[in-house]
This record gives sequence, structure tokens and C-alpha cells, in this order.
Amino acid sequence: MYAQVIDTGSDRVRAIGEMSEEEKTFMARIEKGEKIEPKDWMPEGYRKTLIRQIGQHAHSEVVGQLPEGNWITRAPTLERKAILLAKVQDEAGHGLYLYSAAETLGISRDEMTELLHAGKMKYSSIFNYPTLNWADIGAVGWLVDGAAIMNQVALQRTSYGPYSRAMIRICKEESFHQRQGYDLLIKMCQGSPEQKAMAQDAMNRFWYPALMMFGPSDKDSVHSEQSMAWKIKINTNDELRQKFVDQTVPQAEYLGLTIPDENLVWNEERGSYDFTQPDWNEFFDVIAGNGPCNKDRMAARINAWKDGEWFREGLAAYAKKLPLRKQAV
Ligand code: BYC
Repeated sequence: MYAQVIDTGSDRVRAIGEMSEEEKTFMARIEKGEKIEPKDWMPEGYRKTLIRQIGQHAHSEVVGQLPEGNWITRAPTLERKAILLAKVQDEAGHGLYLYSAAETLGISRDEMTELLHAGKMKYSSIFNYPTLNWADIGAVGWLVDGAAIMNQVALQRTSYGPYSRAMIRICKEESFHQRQGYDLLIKMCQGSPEQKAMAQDAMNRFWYPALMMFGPSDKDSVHSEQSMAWKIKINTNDELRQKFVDQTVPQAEYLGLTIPDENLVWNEERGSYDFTQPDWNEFFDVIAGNGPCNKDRMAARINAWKDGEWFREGLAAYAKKLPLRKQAV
């Protein structure tokens, strides 16, 4: 049953001659830059691709709460604890907007959750790495949210209306997340030599996993070509990765941190940095379930789902008892 609702196969862009009349009209709307809305006609592949991508994005927001939530009780000051609490709570909100956007495509949040727990839907590779010291919380905000925004700013222009609108709101909150991470690292880098060393250690461990967030290199990306033809994706994985590197290098310089890449060099001709690609074997291993924290992350989500069952049942039972007029409010 599930194989019918999510798309995991490789895609092939269809030539105009192979398209039905409905599909040609749909493509003309896409090319004009019109938004597609839930009740509009859409190709089945478009719908499935969106469920896969938006669902994966929603799961990432929710699983992303785990490495940060791990530090709420250990935040060094009351102010830092309040900031981190607010950020982690925002991620839950992002998950909800995105699950709601995916639900407009004919899949329920419960179904997506079951697919995640069964290992049939993915979440971002980055959250399979541990947060070992307090500076990691800064690195998650600066590098992980920084990479997420780079992707999500472009996704505000995605062709599917509900996804695009969710992205607009999420981007506003993500910028605050990125700033709080950078602010945390400024304080640590201006602190004691031990604090600066912790910040460098976090940078060393998060740099390549952050580069992996943009997905495999363009030559190995199975979905990019079709997703870009449908304007679900606006940029290729490599384009966004390059923009992220170009934006982040001066920020690292300001902090006085060294990017762990001996080949990082400004390329005058291209007007951007040359850099070392992440270890793609490691990436594919992590998304296959073999990263340092995959098993823990899934166990935490499955336990939370089981523990919350009585609460979801209670809410549903109460909703059934409400008079219809109140239910609609
Ligand atoms: N991790 O053909 P490709 C955040 C999979 S976190 C895991 O290039 P596509 C945040 C891909 O699914 C950021 N899997 O795929 C939250 C595909 O496998 P399947 C979340 C990955 O979809 C809390 C296969 O590799 N953001 O915001 O065209 C705190 C081939 O890849 C990854 C989003 O999800 C990965 N990194 O492009 C802080 C953004 N990369 O499905 C921050 C929305 C690739 O065929 N998503 N795969 O089995 C996207 O923009 C795209 O889905 C991607 C991948 C660029 C990620």
C-alpha cells in the first residue's frame, strides 16, 4: 500500500509528445510560474514526489529536535536555555506546517509517521550525528540551520502553493535560529582558549555533514532533473552547496575558526570557493541507516509515538463527543 503513496524510484523527464492534454496544460502553468493548489489537476509523479520531499522535510524538523533537546537541561545560562527551548519548539511547529502541507496531497500524518518508523521514509542525514559539547549547539544553529535556510529560501518559490507558503513562515524562524547559533559561537570564540577549542572541534565535526545536507552531487541525484522541470526544486544540490560554502567561509573567518579543508581556496575565475566534497560513501551509509545515531533517533521517535498513544486517543474521543458546530470551529 505504502509503495503507492511515496515515490522512491528514479525519475525521467517526459517529452512533450508523451504528455496527455492535461499534463501539457499543467506544464504550461508551471512554466508561467503559477502555483499549483491542492484541488488542481497534477501528474501522479508530481504528487508522489511532493509527498516524499515534504514528508522527509517534516520528519527532519521533528527528528532534528532530538540532538538539540539533548542540551536543554545542560544549557550554561537561563538565557541560553530559554533561547534553545524556543528554537526546539519552533522545530515542532515547522514539522506541523509541513505535515499539514503534505496532507493536502492525500496522505495522513499518521501514515507518514508509520512510514518513517518502518524505515520507508527518510529524514535529513545531519541528525544522525551526535551533539557532544555545548559548542555543537552553536554549530547546529550556524551551519545546520544555515544550510537549511540556503535550501529553504529557494523553496519559497516552489511550484506547490501549500509548500511554498509553509516555507515563507519557516524561513523567518530559521533566520533567528541561524543567528542564535552564530551568536553562541561568537561568545565561545571570544572566551577562554578551551572554549575556542570546543568551537573548533564542533566546526571540525559538523562541516562535512552540513555539506551533505544538500544531497548527493548532481551526477548522483536521481530526482533533481524531474523535480526541477516541475519547479518543485529551484536549484540543483551542487548549486546550493556552493552558495553555502561561499556564504560560510567569511563567517568562519570572522569567528577565527579554521574550516577543516586543506583544499579550500578562492577561485578567482569562477568567483567562488573550490572545496573538498564530503565523503559520499559515508553519506550513503548514513542514509541507509548506518550513521552514528540512526538507531537511537528512530528508537526515540518510536517510543515517543507509543507513549503518546493514550493522549491521541483521548483527543480523538473528546473530539467525537463535541457537537458538530464546535468541531468545525
Ligand atoms: N538526508 O535525488 P536526490 C532542517 C536522499 S533539516 C537524507 O538528490 P532530492 C532543520 C533523497 O531523499 C533540512 N536523505 O533527492 C530541522 C533520495 O532518496 P529517496 C531538511 C537524503 O529529494 C531542525 C536520494 O537521497 N530540509 O531544516 O531531489 C533543526 C537521492 O537524492 C539527503 C529538507 O528536507 C539528506 N541530506 O533532493 C535544524 C529540504 N539528500 O527519497 C534544521 C527539502 C538526499 O529516493 N528537501 N537524500 O529514497 C530537499 O530539498 C531535497 O529533498 C534534498 C534532496 C535536497 C534534500
